[in-house]
Amino acid sequence: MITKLQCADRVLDLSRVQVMGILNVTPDSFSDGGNLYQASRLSVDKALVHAANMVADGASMIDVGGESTRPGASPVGVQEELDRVIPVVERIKAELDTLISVDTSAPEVMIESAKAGAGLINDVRSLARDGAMEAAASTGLPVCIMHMQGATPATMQLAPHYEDVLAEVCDFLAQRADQCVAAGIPRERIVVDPGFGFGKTLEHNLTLLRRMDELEALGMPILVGTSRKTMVGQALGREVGDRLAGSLATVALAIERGGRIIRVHDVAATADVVRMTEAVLYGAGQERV
Ligand code: 7PJ
Repeated sequence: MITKLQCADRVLDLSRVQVMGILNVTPDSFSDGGNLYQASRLSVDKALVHAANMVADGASMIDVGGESTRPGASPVGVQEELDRVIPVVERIKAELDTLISVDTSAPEVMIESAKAGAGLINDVRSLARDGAMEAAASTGLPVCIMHMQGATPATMQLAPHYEDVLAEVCDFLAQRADQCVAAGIPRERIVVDPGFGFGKTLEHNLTLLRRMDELEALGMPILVGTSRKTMVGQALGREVGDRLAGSLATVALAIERGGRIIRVHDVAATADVVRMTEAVLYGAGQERV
């Protein structure tokens, strides 16, 4: 597996586990009070402060997302997504020394984000939207492709079913990666993600994590996103604001099973778990090969 991910003008060192801080720029997360999100100075300022705090806490990249992908969420229009995401990407690029990832499925947002300084495209729909794969390829940026059962977040949780969740997730990611390569995205620029919570029951999610080492056979870096998710809530009977400890447990287990990029809300606590887990697995200060 590659240990250096070339992200435009930056290189991400995947010989160490890296923390990706989540920056939601949706109305519910960064509104100025009203229902409609406006890319006002104030909200971009708030987003920048949050990003800066996550970088200071140990995030090596910031994942900017302007679309809510919660189960049942309705899709956002492209212009609205651009209005939410691009000013924030530009501002982070101008003011912080960090890698910017953009959580989007829209080809226009991929292209404009790349122009604004993003270094990674993170698509929960695995570049399945019309034109998305071509758009992603045209940017030259690495992509994270994620498994989701069911075509959209609106319907994914209706009746998730698998014969063998690991085999199916693995096959999907392998096929999707091949399609990316055929579309001109080099394999060395593909990151894979099992998609915790996307069209999966609690038991599916737990099995995926338990057996996540099987995804290492794909030979591509693995990104893991379990932070504050329903799977933690269901396993513990905890509301979303009370899932930190449960989320951290999944981080340690995911690292032990090959996770290389950990996508989280709680960066400081996660960074400690990452360092502690790596110390146990590889020795203090040791590089993993
Ligand atoms: C994920 C994501 C994930 C990747 C979201 C949430 C839902 N991108 N975007 N992996 N989840 N790659 O954070 O709860 O698991 S949005």
